[in-house]
Amino acid sequence: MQTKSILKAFKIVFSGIDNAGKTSYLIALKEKYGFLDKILNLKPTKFIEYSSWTLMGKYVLNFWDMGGQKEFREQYLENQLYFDDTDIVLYLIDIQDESSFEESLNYLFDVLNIYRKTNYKNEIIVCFHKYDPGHKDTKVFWERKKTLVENIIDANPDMKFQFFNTSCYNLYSLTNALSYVLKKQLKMGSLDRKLREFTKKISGDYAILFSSQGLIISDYFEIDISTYEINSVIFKKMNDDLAYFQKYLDGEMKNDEKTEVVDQYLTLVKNFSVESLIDDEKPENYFLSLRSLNKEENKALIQANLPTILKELKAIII
Ligand SMILES: Nc1nc2c(ncn2[C@@H]2O[C@H](COP(=O)(O)OP(=O)(O)O)[C@@H](O)[C@H]2O)c(=O)[nH]1
Ligand SMILES: [Mg+2]
Repeated sequence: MQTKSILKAFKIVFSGIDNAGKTSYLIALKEKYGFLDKILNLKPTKFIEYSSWTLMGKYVLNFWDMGGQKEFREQYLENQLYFDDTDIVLYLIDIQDESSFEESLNYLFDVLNIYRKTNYKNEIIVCFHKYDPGHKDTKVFWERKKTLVENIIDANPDMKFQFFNTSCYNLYSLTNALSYVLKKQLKMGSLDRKLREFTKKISGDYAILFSSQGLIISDYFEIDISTYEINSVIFKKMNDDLAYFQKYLDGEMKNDEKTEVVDQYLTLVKNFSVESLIDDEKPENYFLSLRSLNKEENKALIQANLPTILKELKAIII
């Protein structure tokens, strides 16, 4: 019998000073709905909290939520071991709390000094967190972010960064920032190509393949999502999708497919499962999300091409 074995374990570090939102980020990412009470009543994390996920039956994601109080920070900085073998680091800065910026940047630069000595190779993911959609200070946040980015890059010209605006009120922003490096590491080039082909075939705007946890394994965008208007409509849709995935997995939603017409668009979310090759392991769930203009001919194209793309995705994933 063929068995899958673990291909790789990823060490994913959530770093930043206390109150930046690290524990909340992880809770929102994992629960996807009904988590607000939980994050509003959080106590500061004591030292490091570990949790893990398996992904696609062959990867393990080990999350290190590194409590950010000063005493813990000092302990981490004294011992490089805490940072060794990190695959992905997300550094959270609370964009709402300007008074924390100096302390937050100082700690970031200390952490970067350690990563200079370890074998960290990927981009450093900096999240301007609590960048809440619809917040009255969004313009102010934008200015603050600009200054912070300049500071970070100027002080660390030898390092690669990727910057994201994240918020627990925008689930897609959380999954997107984390998936950014992960997706590169998984080297899913063949999935990317299939999604691209499929999106073109159905005259779609985008197609995204999510894991059961809502991580983005592969995506293709035909449209430019960098403008705010497009961006906010799509984010809203993704947030709904992510909550729907979790409700479907929790048995609260029965339909494995959801079609909606939003403005002039037709959207579809489809759940499918891939049999596990490991004995007694349950099949794994995936979700394909797509959008096209709401036209009869596009509807027909989706109907005609959906079975094939699902078959092709399954064949690659297995
Ligand atoms: N407005 C807003 N508040 C958040 C967000 N994420 C976390 N918080 C709040 O920030 C506080 C600190 O969060 P916590 O996760 O404990 O931070 P940590 O110390 O970095 O783990 C809590 O009161 C959370 O409710 C967010 O995206 N937006
Ligand atoms: Mg915490």
